[in-house]
Amino acid sequence: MKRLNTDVLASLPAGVAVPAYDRKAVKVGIVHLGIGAFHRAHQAVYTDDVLAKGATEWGYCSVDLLGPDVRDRLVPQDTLYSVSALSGQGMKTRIIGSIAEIMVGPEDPEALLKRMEDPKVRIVSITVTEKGYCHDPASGDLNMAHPGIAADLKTPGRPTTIVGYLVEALRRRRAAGTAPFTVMSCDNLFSNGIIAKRVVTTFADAIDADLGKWVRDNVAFPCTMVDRITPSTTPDDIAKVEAALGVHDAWPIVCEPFTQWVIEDNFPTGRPAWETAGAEMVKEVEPFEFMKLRLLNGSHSALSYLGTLAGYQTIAECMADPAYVRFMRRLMDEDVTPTLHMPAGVDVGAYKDSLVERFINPAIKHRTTQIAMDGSQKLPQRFCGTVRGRLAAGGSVSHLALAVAAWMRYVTGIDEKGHAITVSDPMAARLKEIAAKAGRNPEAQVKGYLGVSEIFGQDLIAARPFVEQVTGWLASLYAKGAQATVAEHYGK
Ligand code: CS2
Repeated sequence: MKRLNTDVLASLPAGVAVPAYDRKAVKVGIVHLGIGAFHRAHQAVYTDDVLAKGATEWGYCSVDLLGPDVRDRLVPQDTLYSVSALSGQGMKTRIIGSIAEIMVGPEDPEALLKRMEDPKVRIVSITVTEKGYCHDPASGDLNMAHPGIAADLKTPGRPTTIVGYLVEALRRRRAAGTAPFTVMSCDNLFSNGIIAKRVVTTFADAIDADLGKWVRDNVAFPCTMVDRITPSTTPDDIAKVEAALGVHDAWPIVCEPFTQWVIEDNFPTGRPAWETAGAEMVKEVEPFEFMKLRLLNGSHSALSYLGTLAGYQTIAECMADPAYVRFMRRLMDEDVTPTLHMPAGVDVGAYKDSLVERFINPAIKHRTTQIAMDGSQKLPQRFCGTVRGRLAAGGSVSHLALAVAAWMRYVTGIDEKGHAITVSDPMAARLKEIAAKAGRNPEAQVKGYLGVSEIFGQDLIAARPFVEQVTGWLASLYAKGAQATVAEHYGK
């Protein structure tokens, strides 16, 4: 089987769109930290459309900060890859060419820093998931005790974290008299630009207060809201795409058709015309971030914990259970919607309907265990802010209390049949220990978990009605299991 590469583009099946521009003319204008599936399904696709309109100065140097795997798969295919949108109507595939170069951070940090110093690079964007910011998830402050941060403070010229890379590259640009690049976070964090700015300036301050001030005064950190459901690629996906293309793509993307990108328009040194590719350039992203993080990601996380416990492997399997759909609807309508303040013209009702439709899409095999990962980093923006908002307004948060209880039940590390759950979370060991100490006593367990201030702040443990609701739900999860609990309360 032939490999996907430049030479085979002309002979791909009709209907498969290929880059409509001369890739050799493309220059790197953006360094993107985090070459995971989401970057390739989202920003790289919008930018591919912009390049096709002739803006050849905006190619990507996309960076893997973990290891060489993606680079080793994509370089033999001229850094081309396919994106296949899957729905009930079938599969629509296109080839993306906007990644002009791939670097592997740990292999050669100096080469990456040189690339980030290049005056032609005017934007550094980021998708490294929540934990990549090395912050305290509840407060958003940089965690100075983070091993990566401690290491980077010791040897700032040889960074390992995104924070270390950004600060060292900005320091060098300042020293060379080069204008700073704009830092654009594209991760699912509330006020992601503000969090990026906070961790970068705190680190810069710790190195040199003047540098910190310069960063604060001169570097733009626009906020963004990003959306496209993109499960990790499976061997099955690779085979399916190969059958459709007639050539082998070693690392294809398979995702939903829907895509959305809302960007705060704050790029002092220029940017691609992403609006020509469908992005929404706005003054204020926050309301959109709230809506997406609390409705989409909040529902995702809630379903992932209740789903994993019930043995549902994918979100679509959860949505095949009518009680789970009713739970999601009530969580969105009764707990989340009252906390949203959307600009005129945004139809939240239609947005919620579309989420239900997107989650039902049986062609998308989005694994509940994938979404359940890193809950300690996700809960603050997906659940806790909503809980606070509702409690302050004197409202109830019953459905979210069930979601929080399901997370607690999940991170104990033992499932409903007594089998071990592999909890993938930077705080997994501590979370397991809390469960071990509390035993199967819901009250003690809830107290132990809500006492983790990095996730729940200092206040939620003192919010009596919330604590009682979570405890009640956790008792039911132990006594009856997740499926029966959801069926009993949301069955009709
Ligand atoms: C998901 C997100 O894995 C997760 O936690 O909730 O990756 C989600 O699919 C995206 O944010 C959708 O845009």
